[in-house]
Amino acid sequence: MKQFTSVSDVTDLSAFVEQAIRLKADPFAFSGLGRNKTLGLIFLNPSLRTRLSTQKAAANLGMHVMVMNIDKEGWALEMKDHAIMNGSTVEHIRDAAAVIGKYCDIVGLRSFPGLKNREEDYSEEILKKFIRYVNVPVISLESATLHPLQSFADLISIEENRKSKKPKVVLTWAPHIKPLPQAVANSFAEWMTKAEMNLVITHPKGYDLDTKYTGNAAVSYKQEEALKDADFVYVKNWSSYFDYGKILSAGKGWMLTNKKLEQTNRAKVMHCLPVRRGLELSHEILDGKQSLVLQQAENRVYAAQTVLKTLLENLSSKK
Ligand code: SN0
Repeated sequence: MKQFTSVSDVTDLSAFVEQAIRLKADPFAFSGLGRNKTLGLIFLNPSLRTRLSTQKAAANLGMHVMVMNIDKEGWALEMKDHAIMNGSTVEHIRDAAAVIGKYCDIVGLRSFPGLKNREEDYSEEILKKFIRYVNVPVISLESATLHPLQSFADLISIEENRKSKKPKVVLTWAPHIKPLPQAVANSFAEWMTKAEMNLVITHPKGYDLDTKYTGNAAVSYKQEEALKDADFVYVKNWSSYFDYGKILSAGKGWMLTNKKLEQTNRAKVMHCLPVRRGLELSHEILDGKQSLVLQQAENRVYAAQTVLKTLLENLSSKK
């Protein structure tokens, strides 16, 4: 593994999940592995779990960590090639990334989509430029189209709670007041497909995701039908992919409630957080016994630690 930007960077998914579960049981087993190695965490957007869990994961491995909220604390970055920088941008991404690569052995980057131009967002222009110029292994801390550390933690959480080999996992759209990225949903679909779960995606008409990520997953516009006999229900809002970045008028009545859960197989309920209580997901579910949200957040540490451990082992095998 040279980088971690999607599930395709993982060669053996079940071994990866097993490794994470082993690290959770013994977090300091490799506390010397990251000695004298520096992790840089670069944020172009806000973060709570990603920042803290990745920092903790690195500390568990004995790494040194530097964090920069480059959108707020850094120079305004220029992303376009050959730009004449006579406007508000101060530093080109190729210079900034190259410098960061001189200070760090591994770098994480968070770069949300602009949600204005689909082609631009889905080309992952920022992440790709960063990877090209930083010249050290890169971990995606959520890019324009994917959030692999979250999906990995989600898969670990499902592994810890599943009662059958191939549980029914329902990804359900939820209401929101702001246009949100498709990244968490795209990524979750990709990981569930690769892990061979029985995945059903349900959302109002107009919110179909790119089939590049959803593959052969069943899609239903009827939430109640989709929820039937579900073992896990993953709740997430996303803005429209086809009417790019828009909030459509459909979607009233899509918030998950205890009443709707009655049709499931006493499903565990998941959400990546942050969650808008009472809008995306009901208080009763979040505070109830079926919620897995804290376990998912806890598992972010071991997802990140497994990724960092693998990248560190590759670094030392190169020498
Ligand atoms: C991000 C998203 O991709 O949906 C990060 C999730 C891990 N979520 C938000 O930006 C939520 C913002 C809001 O106002 O609720």
